[in-house]
Amino acid sequence: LQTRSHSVAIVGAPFSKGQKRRGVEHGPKAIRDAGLVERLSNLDYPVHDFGDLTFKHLEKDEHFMHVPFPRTVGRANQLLSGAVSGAVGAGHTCLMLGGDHSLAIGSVEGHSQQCPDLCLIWVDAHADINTPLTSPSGNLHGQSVSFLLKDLQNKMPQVPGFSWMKPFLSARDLVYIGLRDVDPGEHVILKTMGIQYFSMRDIDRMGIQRVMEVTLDHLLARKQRPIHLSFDIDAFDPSLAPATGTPVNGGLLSVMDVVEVNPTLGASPEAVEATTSLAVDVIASALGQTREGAHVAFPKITEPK
Ligand code: Z70
Ligand code: MN
Ligand code: MN
Ligand code: MN
Repeated sequence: LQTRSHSVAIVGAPFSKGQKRRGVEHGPKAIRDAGLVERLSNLDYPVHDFGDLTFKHLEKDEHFMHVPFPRTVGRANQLLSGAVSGAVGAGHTCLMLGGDHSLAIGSVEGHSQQCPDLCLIWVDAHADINTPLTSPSGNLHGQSVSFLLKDLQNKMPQVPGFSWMKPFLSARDLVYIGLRDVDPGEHVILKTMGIQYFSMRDIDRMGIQRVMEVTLDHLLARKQRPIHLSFDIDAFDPSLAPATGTPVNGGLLSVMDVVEVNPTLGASPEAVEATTSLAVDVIASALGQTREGAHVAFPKITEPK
């Protein structure tokens, strides 16, 4: 039997300016509409839905080099950081619903205010570790991790909108799972910094169970510490489904981001529904729902009268 020591706080972040396509700002509503709160309640979690943050688009926000909306993205992340810090500080496990993946900057930063020893598992088809100087697109959702890493700061320009934060994460505090589309500059960063990653090919070869064992060993062998799981829905492949179940069995999942769910991109209502219910499935399994059921307390087997 499991006892839940944590309640779950939901923080919605309807934001899309970390990339050029609109629609991903509808992610929080789409994931909620797919039955998120009911699923969490069925797992016996007390749920505190903090609602959605309200983000401003700043009018005077010129490109920085080829990076669009730097101040708007910086300000949004500052606001999100405070919300995540508040939720974790109040004792909740925090579930951040994006929005695009630039939001991980504020989510991880806010988490680190409460848990300076956190580690980060980044489940994504992409590494999102371009600097503004290596980025082919300029989009900040492909650069989030470069803002977090201490060891990369001599390669980072000062981007307007981000002076509120200082990088804090070490390369060894981060593991990637699911990579299959890495840019040349990102590959150099991963290799020179010695960052642990498992590509889709590694998962095919090793199996997801072994990948998770090595991941958790890499991050937690020296000491137990809180996990930040940043889950980009574009990582999705059935082989990754059980990946999220494991961290929680140790009871350490502290913050989870679910990002890049864009309900306007589905070819049909059914395609949108398939994606949003997948998002809810991933959240439920990260929070301990197992394939054999949760085996939650049930007073006794009903007997015939
Ligand atoms: C590329 C870049 C990206 C999606 C993240 C792509 C980044 N590496 N694309 N999520 N869908 O622009 O930096
Ligand atoms: Mn991403
Ligand atoms: Mn994050
Ligand atoms: Mn991605």
